[in-house]
Amino acid sequence: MEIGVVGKPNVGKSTFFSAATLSRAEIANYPFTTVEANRGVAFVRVPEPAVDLGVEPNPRNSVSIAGYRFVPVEMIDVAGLVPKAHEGRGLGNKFLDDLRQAGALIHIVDASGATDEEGNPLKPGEHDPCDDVRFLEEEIELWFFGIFRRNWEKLARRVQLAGESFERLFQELFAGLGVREAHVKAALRETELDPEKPAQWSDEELFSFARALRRLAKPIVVAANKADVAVAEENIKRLKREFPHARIIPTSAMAELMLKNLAEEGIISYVPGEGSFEVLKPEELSPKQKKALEIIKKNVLERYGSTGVQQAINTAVLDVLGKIVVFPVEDENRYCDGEGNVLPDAFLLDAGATPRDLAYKIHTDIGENFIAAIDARTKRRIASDAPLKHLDIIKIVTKK
Ligand SMILES: Nc1nc2c(ncn2[C@@H]2O[C@H](COP(=O)(O)OP(=O)(O)OP(=O)(O)O)[C@@H](O)[C@H]2O)c(=O)[nH]1
Ligand SMILES: [Mg+2]
Repeated sequence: MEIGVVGKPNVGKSTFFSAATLSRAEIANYPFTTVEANRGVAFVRVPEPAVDLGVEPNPRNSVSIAGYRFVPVEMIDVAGLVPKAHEGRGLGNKFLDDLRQAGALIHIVDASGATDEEGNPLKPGEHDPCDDVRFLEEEIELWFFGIFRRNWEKLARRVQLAGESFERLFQELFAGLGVREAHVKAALRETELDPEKPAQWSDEELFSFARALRRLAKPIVVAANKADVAVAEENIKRLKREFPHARIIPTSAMAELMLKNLAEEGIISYVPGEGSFEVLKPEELSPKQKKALEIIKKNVLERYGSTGVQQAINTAVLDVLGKIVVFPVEDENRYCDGEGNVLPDAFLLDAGATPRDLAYKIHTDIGENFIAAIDARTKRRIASDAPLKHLDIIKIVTKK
């Protein structure tokens, strides 16, 4: 499962991606800077469980900073999407293909309104970012629709003549788009279309189905980016009014990237997601950097509480996808693995995942030899098929 960073050209996708993954994607103020998708590892931020337990963690697959655990999640930064991309305009098809495995999308919108619909620079405030929100959803829905329609005859034949189950077959044919059977069932319920007679669906009905499925299979968090620019504040209010059900998070990817870079150099201390930073070596800051930090503090951190980048990732993974974080350990008394590493790993699991699912996630062998699970906090056994809870610490008991 990946988080896809999407949007029209020149809105800050690569800046957001670089800040989130600390890798160096190419950034420039013109459209189509990114052609090949960038892949990297971003992090979800959760409270560090070692704090309450009074132990010192030795993370292996994750990072522990200042009382938070940063849990890895794959992220992909794709080429900008322009109107009619689903017909192949711009880098359309390629962009869309790169998104197949994304479980959720972070839609980067230029909330400063300083780019037209193709990503060409304008003066701040000249473009309405509300248009961008509508256009991106529609492009993805039209892309879905096109793929379904091309396969519809085959699907209808197999359902209506060979008697195959619509839900199963649909899921199988479009698994490559990240569509799951549960999504198909939910989209059928929502649209009230007849899964036994797909040949009779009109194009309009198929489009409404594609739209319902897009909402379920590619849910979107809107990052209202360039929030550091003055006119963005008014636009963000409008975005929230216009789309009351959308998840809209003000972000300044540029601010996050600068703070993380300076923190990496040891010039400031900054924990991703926090609303403040501390300057450690003021003598190493240029006058320009000092000015930029002042603007970040005043226009971003004090106005919005944080740069929003961490919040957008957390919202996508924990709220929208409903993932939970679970910590497997081998020794439930010392909370460590076989080598004495305390709380070494943190895994992202689907909501409803059971101890048995966790066992398989650690290793197939552990899954196959699963006997029982122990909640390390209470030292009690828990049912192998009961859903795990967010931030559980679990020992899996296996037969030797
Ligand atoms: N003021 C401001 N500028 C930003 C912010 N994020 C990105 N930018 C600027 O926006 C321009 C485009 O940034 P990129 O990250 O290359 O945008 P992109 O969406 O990846 O662009 P393409 O790859 O061409 O589609 C650059 O000049 C960035 O410095 C932000 O939070 N605030
Ligand atoms: Mg880019």
